Amino acid sequence: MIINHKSTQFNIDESFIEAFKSDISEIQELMAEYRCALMEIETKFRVLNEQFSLQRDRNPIETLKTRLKSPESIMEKLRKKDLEFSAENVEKKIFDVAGVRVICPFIDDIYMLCECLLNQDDIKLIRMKDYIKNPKQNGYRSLHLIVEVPIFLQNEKKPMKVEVQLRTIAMDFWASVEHQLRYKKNLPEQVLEEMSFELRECANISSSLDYRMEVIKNRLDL
Ligand code: 0O2
Repeated sequence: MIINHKSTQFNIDESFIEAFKSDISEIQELMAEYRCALMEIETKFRVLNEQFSLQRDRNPIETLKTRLKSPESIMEKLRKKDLEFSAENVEKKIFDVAGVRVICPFIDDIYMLCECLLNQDDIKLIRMKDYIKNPKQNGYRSLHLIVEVPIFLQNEKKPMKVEVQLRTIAMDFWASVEHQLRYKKNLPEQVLEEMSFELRECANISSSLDYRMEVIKNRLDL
C-alpha cells in the first residue's frame, strides 16, 4: 500500500497495516497519553514564560508549538529500525512521538529555559543533544532534549517521553527553509553540493546574527 504524506511517499508493508489495525485501540490510548504529556510540558513552558515576563519585562518564548507524530511517520520510523508495529515498540523505541518546539529570541533564553525545565523534580532527562554548541555538518542548530514527564491517569501515574527542541528565531527560520528544500529530489550532484555549501553558509550567517543580537541584549541588560 502507498501512503501519501505531504510531499513524501512511503511504501508501507501490508503486514504493518495489519499490525496497526490489530493494535488500534491500544495505539489510540497511547496517543491520548502522549497528548496529555504534551499538555504538561507546554504548561511548564507557559508558566516559565509568564514568570520571566513579569520579572524581566520581556518574553523568553517567542513561539511554542506542539505536535504528535503521524501514524505514517511512526510506521516509517519503526520500519527503518526493522521493528514491527506495536504499541509496545512505539512506546519503547520511538522517543519523539510527542514533540514540543520552543522558539526563543536569544540563545541565553534557550539555556535558561532548559535549566529551569530540568530542575523541576518531576522531569527526568533521558538524552540531550546540543546542536548549538556542536552544529550538525549541514549547519543545523537547536538544543534537543528527550525528557520523561509523569501524567496522572485515573488509577495510575505514567512517565511519558517527550522530545523538546529549543531554538532561536534565526535557527528556526533556517531549519524550516532547509526542511522544504530537502524534499526537492532528483537534483544533479553538482547542484546538491552547491546547495549544501550555500545552506551551511546561511547557517553560519544566521548564527553570527544570533550572537550579535545577544551582545545588544546584554548591553541593554535585558
Ligand atoms: P519531524 O517531522 O520534525 O519530527 P531519533 O529521533 O532519535 O531517531 P535522531 O536523528 O537521533 O533520530 O534525532 P535528532 O538528531 O535529535 O533530530 C531529530 C529531529 O530534529 C528531526 O525530526 C527534525 O525535527 C530535527 N532535525 C534534525 N536534523 C535536522 C536537519 O538537518 N534539518 C532540519 N530542518 N531539521 C532537523 P524528524 O523526525 O526528522 O522530523
